[in-house]
Amino acid sequence: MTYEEKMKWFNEARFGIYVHFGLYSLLGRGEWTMYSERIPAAEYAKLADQFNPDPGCAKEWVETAKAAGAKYMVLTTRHHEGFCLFDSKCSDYTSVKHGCKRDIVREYVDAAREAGLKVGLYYSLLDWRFPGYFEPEKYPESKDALIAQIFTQVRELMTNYGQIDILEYDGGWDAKLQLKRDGWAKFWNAEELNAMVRELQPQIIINDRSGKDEDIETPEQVVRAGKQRMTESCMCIGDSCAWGYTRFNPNWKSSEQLLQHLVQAAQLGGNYLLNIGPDPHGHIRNEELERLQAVGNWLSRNDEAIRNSQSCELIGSTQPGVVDLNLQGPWTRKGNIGYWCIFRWPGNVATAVRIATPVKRVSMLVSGEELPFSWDAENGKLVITGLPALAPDPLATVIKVEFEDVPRRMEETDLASWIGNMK
Ligand code: FHN
Repeated sequence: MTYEEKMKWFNEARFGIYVHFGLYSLLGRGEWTMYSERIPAAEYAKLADQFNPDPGCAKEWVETAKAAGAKYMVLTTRHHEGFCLFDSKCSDYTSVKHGCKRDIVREYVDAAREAGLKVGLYYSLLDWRFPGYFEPEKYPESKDALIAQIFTQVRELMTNYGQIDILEYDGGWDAKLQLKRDGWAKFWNAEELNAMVRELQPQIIINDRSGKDEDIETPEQVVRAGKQRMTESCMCIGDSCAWGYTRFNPNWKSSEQLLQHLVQAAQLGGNYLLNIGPDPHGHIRNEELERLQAVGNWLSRNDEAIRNSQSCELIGSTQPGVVDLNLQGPWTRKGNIGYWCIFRWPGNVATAVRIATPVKRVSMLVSGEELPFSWDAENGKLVITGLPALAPDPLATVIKVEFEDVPRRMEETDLASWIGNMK
């Protein structure tokens, strides 16, 4: 299977939902609580018997993801705290042996598959319960036990749940932050680990966080283009350091902001993985639900602009390092068609600049209504007229522009040429 074949569904999907759920969800102070409050492992482990999410919670996550227009999901099967949401022969510290005594990974995988969503599993390499992670030289046996646990558990995840579409490692960095990426890969024996994964799941997509590059780059809290490979930008809906349920979460992004990130990811030819942190009972809080529903409603009208889109070099909005902004919003593309996703409605006339490719037809994506336009081959200006004064879609209105060829950005050899003659 070539890289392109393997990445086909991922490339079409553009949008996924991440779920952070574990013992930390009971505390409501984010998934790093055990470490940031230095709670001793035995004390923290008492939470395991209180872990009792409501039956059907995994279905609720899946239904929400589906309604949001996501095409795949990724669940934290075991975060840095070490508590597994699956059955493991090398650890009793699991949701199967404690509290609810249920295999949450199984419930999630079954529900996602039944809903037609691709199935992703997150697995943290580091486990805070092992002194050998923090001080490998001082506690070599503990480090060996940690590596053995990883191999057993990753094998279990790759064997017991049918086809797994994407494996997202995390926690690959060394505790003292002294190593480079190849040092992490050596620490985790990632070469061998990933070879095992590929043997068990030949079609799987693996992320870059074991220290080995593998299939996708996964920047956090920013939307960025991949340097070598496809990119999946992952992000929280609320505060940046609160992936797991955080009761007091003051900085919710608006639906508009989330949608802008999604469109920007699509313009760059990558995916957007948006996180939810269910509450102690496994339910999704209203702040997250409302925003996901708004994104889903928008996607149900404008799906064509996002799904299976290709990267587009026409001027986008607010890309870091780009001086040239298109303040109205970014463009996505499919072949010769550009989709201008307008977040800041300009009124009756919309002007896009630096368009080098001749324009054939312009219309509203949702209604199909044709729009009058002019395109100037010399200065690359596209002026669309006949627009309503108010934005037809309060989130973002998409204008479909059919070009004669793949739309290209016009080079500006003289940055001042547009000014004309000054008196
Ligand atoms: O430390 C984690 C964090 O808790 C969260 O899981 C995110 C999700 O990508 N990853 C980490 C740091 O890179």
